[in-house]
Amino acid sequence: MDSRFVEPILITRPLLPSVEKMTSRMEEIWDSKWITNNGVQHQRLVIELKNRLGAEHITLFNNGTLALLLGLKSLDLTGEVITTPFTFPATVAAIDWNGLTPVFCDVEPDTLTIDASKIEALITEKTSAILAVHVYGNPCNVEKIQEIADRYRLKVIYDGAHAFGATIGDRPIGSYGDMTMFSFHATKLFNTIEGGALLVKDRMLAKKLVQLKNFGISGPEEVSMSGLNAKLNEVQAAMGLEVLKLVDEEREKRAEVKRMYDQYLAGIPGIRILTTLDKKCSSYQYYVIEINRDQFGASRDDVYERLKRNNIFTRKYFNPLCSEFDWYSHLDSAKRENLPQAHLAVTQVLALPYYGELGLDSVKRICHVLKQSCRQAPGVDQYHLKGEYK
Ligand code: T4K
Repeated sequence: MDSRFVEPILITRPLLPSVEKMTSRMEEIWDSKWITNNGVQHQRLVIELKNRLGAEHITLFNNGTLALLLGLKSLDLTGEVITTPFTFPATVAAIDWNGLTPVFCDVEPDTLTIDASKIEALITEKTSAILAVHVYGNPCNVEKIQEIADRYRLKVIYDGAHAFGATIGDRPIGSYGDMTMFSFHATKLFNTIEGGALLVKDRMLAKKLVQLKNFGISGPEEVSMSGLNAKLNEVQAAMGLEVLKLVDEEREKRAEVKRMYDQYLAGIPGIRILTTLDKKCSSYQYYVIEINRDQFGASRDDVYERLKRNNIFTRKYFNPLCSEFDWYSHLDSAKRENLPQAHLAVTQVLALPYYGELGLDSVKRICHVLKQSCRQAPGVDQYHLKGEYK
């Protein structure tokens, strides 16, 4: 089987409505002469997303990073925030841009989300919140986190950048904690080109968020807090309205792609599928595997390089760990010995190409190349030679 792709295969492709649909929306916006600041498209998207996500209150932002940053600001936090090093830089930046100190907690090996059993030991009199991440859309241990937060009177914020549409059992993932952020970046299953949202239960908090994303303005001649400009404009909202119509079908397609990956990768020693949730609960945002070098016979980096040579571009989300950034390395909690699981995970994870249009034949070829990696390693048991690619 010739497995090299002629055209590059990327980790994802954005979900795009037809140009005609967007043109029609653009005409509507042009006619209205209202292009940002809570226009009609924006208001419609708020209603649609509220229903879709089971949210009590939702505030839209021009990206997920500013949503998180202003979300933390709205809670008047002080001192230290316990978080995970295994995340995108935006999570921890939202903490330090608020003048708060991140305290890194190790992750649990199964889901790579914050290890709730290690949180309590990190709480000091300065701790005001826990900022946890639903990594790859896999839920954190929300019950345990809430129990700790209640005991120590801490706020709980979830970075659900990857978790759009996910549930925990029957309950929407965004209904846990004091607030949850979703990212609507182009690379996310649901996108508004750039965009994000915060879900909260408290009406007054929602009102405050609206002010914070609009310079802190609270009335015609009144500015009641130090805010920023983080509004979602009408073109972004229009994109969201159209993309939302495509999300269910995209989830179905991704479910099928996932099924094929699961099938081709099943039972290979040293390969663990990290995004294993069932159809109802999953966000279908990423398809991520972990490669144990000793058991598989080739390292994650070997696999990454081999895939790349075959024109398949994967990602090592989230390498490097945030705790490794120079500006956090002075922190005690950032020390390597405090974060053993995160340090192990970051050498093993690989996010494979994953989007509805990927095509089942492509999945088969990607898995073929992946399996070839270990054939090259000297002295490796040739178990991968068995089966259809022999
Ligand atoms: N918290 C967490 C846990 C996050 O993962 C993120 C963002 C945030 C917070 C912050 O949310 P936002 O402020 O972004 O709303 C991407 C995304 O830019 C970022 O949103 C995302 N997480 C992160 C995990 O992935 P990169 O640097 O990997 O993106 P980039 O430009 O390399 O794109 C990845 C692939 O997607 C490309 O190979 C090709 C494809 N692509 C990308 C774009 C932008 C397209 O085909 N078309 C496109 O328009 O960060």
